Amino acid sequence: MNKRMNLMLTISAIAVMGGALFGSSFTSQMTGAALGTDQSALDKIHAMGGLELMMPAAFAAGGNCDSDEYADRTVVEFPLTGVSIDLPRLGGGTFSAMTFSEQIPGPTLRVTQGDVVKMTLSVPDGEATPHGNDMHASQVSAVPTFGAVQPGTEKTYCYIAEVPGVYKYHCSGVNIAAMDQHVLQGMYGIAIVDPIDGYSKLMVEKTTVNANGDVARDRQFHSGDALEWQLQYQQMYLTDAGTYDATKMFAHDTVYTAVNGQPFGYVPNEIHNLLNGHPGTNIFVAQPWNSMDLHQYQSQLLFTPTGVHNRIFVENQGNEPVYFHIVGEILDRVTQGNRVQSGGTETWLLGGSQNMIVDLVFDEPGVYAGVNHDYAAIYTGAATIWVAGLPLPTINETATALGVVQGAVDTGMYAGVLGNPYDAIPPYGEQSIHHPAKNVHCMCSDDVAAAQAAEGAVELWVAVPAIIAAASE
Ligand SMILES: [Cu+2]
Repeated sequence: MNKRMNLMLTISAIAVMGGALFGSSFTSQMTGAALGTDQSALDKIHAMGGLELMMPAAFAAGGNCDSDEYADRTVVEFPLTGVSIDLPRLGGGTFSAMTFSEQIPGPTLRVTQGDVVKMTLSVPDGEATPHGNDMHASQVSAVPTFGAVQPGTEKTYCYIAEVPGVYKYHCSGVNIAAMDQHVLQGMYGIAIVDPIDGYSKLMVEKTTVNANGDVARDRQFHSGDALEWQLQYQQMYLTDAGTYDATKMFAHDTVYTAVNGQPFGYVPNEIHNLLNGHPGTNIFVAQPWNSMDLHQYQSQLLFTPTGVHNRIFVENQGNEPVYFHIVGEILDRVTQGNRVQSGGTETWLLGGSQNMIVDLVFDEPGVYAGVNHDYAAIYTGAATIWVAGLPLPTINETATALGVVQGAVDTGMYAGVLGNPYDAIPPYGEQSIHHPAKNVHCMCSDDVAAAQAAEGAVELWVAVPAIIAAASE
């Protein structure tokens, strides 16, 4: 099978999945079923200002930043703001988002094992509700450390990041009241704690035919340096008006599955349709975010070269299991807490608030779909498309005609021209292979998108029309 056919098969397979998206399975999700949940008890807790756990004063020093233990360690400050904003939802309109620093997920913290994290949560005056921050990378008394921060105030706590890995952080609600709403409307993020002596080299299983004509094992090794990604999974439970629907949450009745805050946020868009010679026609059937007018919310693809070590930080921020699989690939290694959990596995399961680091090498040029291999999740948004190498002849020809192909050829991936989406890339660490460029992409406010651009990320909705206009003169 040639590579072009391979691509077409992949796209048609996804087209079949997409066909169901706006069909019966989707509409049945929208209606929801009433549940006998005792909402009044939750309302009472909320009215009380949350559950107040009474603890002896001896425990009240949790997260103290004046500890002698912190001398001679690197202190990393991590300021966050807890703020409610409206953000766009799949299919049009907005939803009532709750955010850390106007983005879903919140900013990623990256430290080295042994560093001190100094976390400050500010809640602006006028914010409708208090917020808190529970960081799973810490080992401190939850009370009072993760307690509610009132509007117009801020709170700081410190801890040593002792254990390497990926960790959820999330709003703790109003002393745990309404925590579900705050988290599932967007108040979550990750902390990456790099191992103090670095990431291990990666072994990939291969075979070869040796000089005697025998098939033999040919294990291939890649250094610990890697091209890195971050993917965070979450369910959205929304009313038609875009507010939080607790009944749907208790029923596990998912409306959308978001990856980094956005259902179907990493699929082709209008730009790829254009470059692929299909202006005005979708090359991927489910393209709900494909207009350049959507700016930072237009969907973007993930581009990687073949034969390169990729390291993916994955966190299940949601309410359902994540059966992480990449269609067309095998996960070469799965690590948690710097201990290898599996190697050469097709799929790895993450429960709620569970994480992993997936290491893999994309073997041949083509199109690959990272999914939560739960069909309800795939059809509600958990499909993330990687394009490995330069497998799309039409795009190659168009890019050549526009005079922009050299950047792609040099990097072995289309990110050499289009960049990779800013929000899919964690902050760089010592063993990060830097992406050739980033594009502005996030489920975030215009201010956050502008900050990405100020850091050098490309606004494709500006750059691509300019390139096309210049080429046509
Ligand atoms: Cu909150």
